[in-house]
Amino acid sequence: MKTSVTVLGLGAMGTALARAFLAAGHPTTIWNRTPGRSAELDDLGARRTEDITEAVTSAQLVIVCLLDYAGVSEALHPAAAALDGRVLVNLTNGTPAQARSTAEWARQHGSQYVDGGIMAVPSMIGGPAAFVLYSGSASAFEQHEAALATLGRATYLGSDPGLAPLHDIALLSGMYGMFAGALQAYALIGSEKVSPNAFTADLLVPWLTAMLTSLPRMAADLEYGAEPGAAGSNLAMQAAGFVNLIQAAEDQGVSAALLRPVQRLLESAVAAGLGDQDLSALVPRLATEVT
Ligand code: FVH
Repeated sequence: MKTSVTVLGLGAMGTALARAFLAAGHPTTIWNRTPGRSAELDDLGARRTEDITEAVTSAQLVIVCLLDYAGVSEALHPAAAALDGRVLVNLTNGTPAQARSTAEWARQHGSQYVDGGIMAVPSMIGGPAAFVLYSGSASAFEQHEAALATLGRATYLGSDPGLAPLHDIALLSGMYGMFAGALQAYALIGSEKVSPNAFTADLLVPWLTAMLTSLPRMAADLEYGAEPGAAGSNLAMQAAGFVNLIQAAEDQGVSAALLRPVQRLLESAVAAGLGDQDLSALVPRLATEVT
């Protein structure tokens, strides 16, 4: 008998989660604030309720995936008493502090709490590339690991519920940095009517792929200490070159707003005498720099 599951929230992601549980044969109860959303789940065998307390009491494993933690708080408060003895897995995107205070609230209502960060878009859920980060109650995670693995590779990071969102936000920060760079690149080539398709396939993807290979070296520098200049791209050289990124954008009629914080970070590091160091030397400065 498969674990029965409740999914609270039928947005794009909650619908994909419910769909994956149903496909794997889990008896699945669904609830959404706006009634009737994702009607296709009814045909797939979901049990729908408009009463959140009934939804929570329908399964041992309660998954919540709403837009934000304010929504989680608003939705779950009326059903707080029903959480007693259940496992609450919160896959809503949020901060470590939000996860920790929600875990404490859940604990006060007798629930074992696991926070999670979904590293996938809805179409990837249940597929080989999806992974989900979890932290919080170890016993709850172990008890439901098999069911959670239905959604994607389940990675447990520790008993502190803030760890999963910390890693999630770190990974999203890396992703948005990459996308911000790509947006700037497209705006720049667009100023000369260069084909985005050819630019992407022939140049941008190979370039970013090659640059990704420098990350393990950067990580090793951060972990074990860096030998200045070993990467062959010192900060003084990068700061000098970065002036051209700003100037070229302005010359082409493209905003340099996305680039300027990076330029300020580079220049302040050089001014602080770190010109012979590599990019990893910028990381400790992010703890104090306000750009
Ligand atoms: N979709 C994605 O690509 C990303 C992938 C990584 C993880 N994120 C996070 O997943 C959370 C849910 O995202 P989503 O894509 O399902 O979002 P929407 O399609 O916009 O659906 C939002 C649902 O939240 C419900 N909701 C909002 N506020 C409340 C509230 N105060 N009380 C109860 N429910 C609320 C909303 O209900 P309704 O508008 O239909 O009534 C939807 O069910 C999110 O944290 C992503 O960052 C997704």
